[in-house]
Amino acid sequence: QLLDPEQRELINLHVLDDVPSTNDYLSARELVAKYEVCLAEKQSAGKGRRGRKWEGSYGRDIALSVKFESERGVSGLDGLSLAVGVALADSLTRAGVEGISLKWPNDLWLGEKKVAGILIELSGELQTRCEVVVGIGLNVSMAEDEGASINQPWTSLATDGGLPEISRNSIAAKLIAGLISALERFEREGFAIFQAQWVSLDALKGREVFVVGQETSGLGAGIDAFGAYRLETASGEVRLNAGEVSVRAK
Ligand code: BT5
Repeated sequence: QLLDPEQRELINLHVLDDVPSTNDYLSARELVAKYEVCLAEKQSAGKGRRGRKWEGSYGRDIALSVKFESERGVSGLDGLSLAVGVALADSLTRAGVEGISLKWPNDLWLGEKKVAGILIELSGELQTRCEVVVGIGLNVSMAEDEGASINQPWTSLATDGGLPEISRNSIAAKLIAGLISALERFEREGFAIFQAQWVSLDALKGREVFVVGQETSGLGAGIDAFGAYRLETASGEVRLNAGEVSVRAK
């Protein structure tokens, strides 16, 4: 069974061939079920954060979006992308993928290379109801030349995940199941319950990290209960808030 029947009832699934962006596709649609879920064979204009592009290739990556309504309001959703990262890492590890870690704020790494990214788009009220679209791009078996325009080290599950014969369908079903259950828990309990697991998957822990575009550098020390990244610097601890800066291992 791809999804358990209780979860299946919460989901309205759209499987598309070619679409500009699964996030945009769902943004423009009404909620029919609690969660609208969209998968595409290919995106022609996949989006990263802040206008960046997300590359993919037909049938060789997973482009997945989930839309739902949250009663937490935009201000109650801090850390959601970190919780989504934990859910993805967990599902992939259970599926037998080896070596997944989380690179703050929103990347999944295999070894030192990016294998997946998360884009969360929010609209609506700060304190009450808002609409959330969670987007996930994951490289399953993308060939090297298909990612030639990606301007940072990247890899795929088939190349570096220890599972060369990986089934894209089965991974997609597992990601959806893990994601929906994490979203349900986040809505009820918020981010703090994901903190410890996130820290255990931290790709930058104990490593020299610098803040792009700033002078600051320090040792990676995990995240606090709100999802801010902690850096131990010569002059004490610095906390980085999601969305403001990015960090890279030196
Ligand atoms: C992200 O942005 O990593 C979020 C990516 C979210 C993509 C999903 S796919 C389904 C849904 N629909 C959408 O339209 N988007 C979401 P950011 O942190 O800004 O990273 C973007 C950067 O990642 C790019 O500038 C490249 O350096 C790199 N990149 C692009 N494509 C990649 C790929 N396939 N694998 C690894 N890195 C990639």
